Order: sequence, then C-alpha cells, then structure tokens
Amino acid sequence: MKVWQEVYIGLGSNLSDPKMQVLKALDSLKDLPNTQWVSHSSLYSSRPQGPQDQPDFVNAVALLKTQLSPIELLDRLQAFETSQGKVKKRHWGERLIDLDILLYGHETLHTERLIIPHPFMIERDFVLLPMAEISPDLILPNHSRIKDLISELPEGFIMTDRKVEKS
Ligand code: ROI
Repeated sequence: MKVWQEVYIGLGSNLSDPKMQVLKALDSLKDLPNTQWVSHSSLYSSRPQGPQDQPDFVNAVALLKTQLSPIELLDRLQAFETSQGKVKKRHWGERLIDLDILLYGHETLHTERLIIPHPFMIERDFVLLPMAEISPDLILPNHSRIKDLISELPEGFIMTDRKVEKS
C-alpha cells in the first residue's frame, strides 16, 4: 500500500490572462491520478520577483494528497504546463503558467530535476502567504514554522490592495 503524502503546489502566471491561467491549472490538478484534492488558497496579485520589465503575477497555492512519487508528480505537472502552452522565455522572466512542488510531506529531495522543499519558497511571500492561508500552523521539514518565516521575510511582492476576485 502506497502512503498518501500531503503536497503543496505553487501556481504562478503573468501572461495571457493570468487569473484564467491559474484557475485553469487549479482545475487540471483535480485530474491527477491517485490524488485527492484538499484545498487551495485565494488568488493573489504580486509584482514580479526578478526583472521588473514584465507584467505582475497572479499566485496561489494548492494542497493535495497524493500517492504519486515526487518524480511522477513532477512529470504530470510539466505535462500540464506544456499542454497549457508554457514556453520558457528568459531566466526569472514572464511565464504563462508555473506549477512548482513546494513541499512533499516532510520529505527532502535533492536531485538534478527536483529539489524539495522548493529552494526559493522561504524568500517568497507569494508562496508563504497563500500556504499560511490554507495551513496556518504548517511546519517545514527543517522545523521552521510558516508564521516565523513570514515574519522574517526581507521583501514583499504581494500587492495587498489587489487581491484577485474569485470569478
Ligand atoms: N514573481 C512573482 N511575483 N510570482 C511568481 O510566481 C514568480 N515566478 C517566477 C519569477 C520570475 C522568479 N518571479 C515571480 O518564476
């Protein structure tokens, strides 16, 4: 019997109607095999981390329970990105849709294709705040509390005056 792991997925888009792209990607996550949908955060508007000559982002985080392995999950997410039309333009540049595995249970993984926890999540309010919205008492594999990480963020990208409406 395979165990069920709680997995957090970060979603981001800043091209071709970003809100629609994020909602579409959230919907495709519901089609993952051997996976149960748990919840997702609100959608957040954020200014770009990285080059500033690109549009603002819409970000969200989803929580699932899955029996897929990390690499099986990564393959599925990359297939969703490709079928939704993702083309890589430049490093830390604009993107139609990004689906990142943030946490996979309490596991840590360091391979060429995949690093878990996501190496940049602790510096990104557009990841930590949506995660805390769905799991306010979350503790990371290195024992950090999500609330402590949020209070230690050096920089904010989320535009609090521009929370995205649901539909
Ligand atoms: N910036 C924001 N605000 N949101 C993202 O999802 C995002 N994703 C990225 C880079 C380009 C680093 N910047 C981002 O990949």
